[in-house]
Amino acid sequence: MSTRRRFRILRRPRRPMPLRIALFGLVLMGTPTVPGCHHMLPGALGGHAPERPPAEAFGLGPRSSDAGLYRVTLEPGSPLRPRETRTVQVRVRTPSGDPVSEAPISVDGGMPEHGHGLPTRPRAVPNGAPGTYDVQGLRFNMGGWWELRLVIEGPEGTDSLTFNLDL
Ligand SMILES: [Cu+2]
Repeated sequence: MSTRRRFRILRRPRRPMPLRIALFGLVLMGTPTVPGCHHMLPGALGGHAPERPPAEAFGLGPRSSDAGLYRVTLEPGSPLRPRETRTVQVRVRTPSGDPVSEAPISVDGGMPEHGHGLPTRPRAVPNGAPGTYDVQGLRFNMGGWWELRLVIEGPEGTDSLTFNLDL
């Protein structure tokens, strides 16, 4: 190999620095920041993330429904954990403490910060005890802030409430 040829190899042009930084940035932008979250909306990466409620808004209850028609408690039996499909008991009472039995209850939920819903379609069915229901097939497929929303169509009227859960 001649000296001249070796010189040319050593001087092989590199990409200019600003271009390399830009390419690295593109790679970063294409990488989801939340591992395991496959349902993120594009907006979730922007600056308008929903604000996490204060600590007292979290927990299993008892919580009052939005219009105050019902008092509702989640009774999972053991702590809720990510990636477990569970049946969770729900207790529904009137504000004066009477059990609300046989009311149709619909279940919905999701992760406000990620813009996705529940991975399953849980069903609430009366479990035989007064004012007590089983929410079947409830699953939280990752850790973080989850909302669990119930709509109760009881004799007092239709009312909804949201549980905030930190898993
Ligand atoms: Cu998520």
